[in-house]
Amino acid sequence: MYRLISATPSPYARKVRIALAEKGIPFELATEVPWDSSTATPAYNPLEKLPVLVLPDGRGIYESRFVLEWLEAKHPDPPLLAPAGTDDALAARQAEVIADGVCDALVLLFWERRRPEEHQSVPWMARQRRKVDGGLRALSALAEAGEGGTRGGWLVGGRFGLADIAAGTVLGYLDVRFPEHPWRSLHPALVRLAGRLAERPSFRTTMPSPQRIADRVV
Ligand SMILES: N[C@@H](CCC(=O)N[C@@H](CS)C(=O)NCC(=O)O)C(=O)O
Repeated sequence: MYRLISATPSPYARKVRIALAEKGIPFELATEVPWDSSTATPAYNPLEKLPVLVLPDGRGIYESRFVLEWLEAKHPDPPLLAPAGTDDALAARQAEVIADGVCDALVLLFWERRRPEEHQSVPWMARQRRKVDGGLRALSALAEAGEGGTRGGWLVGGRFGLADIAAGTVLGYLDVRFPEHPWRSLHPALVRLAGRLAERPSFRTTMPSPQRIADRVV
């Protein structure tokens, strides 16, 4: 059986948990705090980041995009990465790049905010906020386009898939770590997407929650 090293707020780990659930793949969930020295993550990933999918033979697969690719290659049914042909598969991956980039900027902001206020860099934080805002605008435009015609409200190819997973996990992460962010009032199409996603057990059973970080990180 697979083991997934995961953290409760992590949007990257949540993508993998959702993909495993959608594909009906059984796995053992190992919840850790990746920022604490107690984590097993460095034993598998030299970059010291989770999620890590630990295979039955003990090897670790890491980097959420690559884990999803790996799962898709080994467990192609139902397909999540290649919704309907090359163009849609590429569009879905592009959406994932945007979603991951928004999360990367949010993580940087999260840590910057934990520094003493006099050490926080205002221009650095403004730069990250631009990425968050730009990325959300791009995802919102995709969501709006997905509401047209027969596309059923899904971001790419008229059916649920990778792009929706990636976008949905951004929104969950915002709610956990940046509850003050006004994404709901700015992007009604993303609110509607979040509503559709909330109907799926894979999303409902992986709702993110905060973790207490014990180690000093910054
Ligand atoms: N690009 C990576 C990002 C993973 C990532 O940043 N994970 C965080 C948890 S949300 C982590 O483990 N951070 C620990 C660290 O950077 O030292 C992926 O998609 O897997």
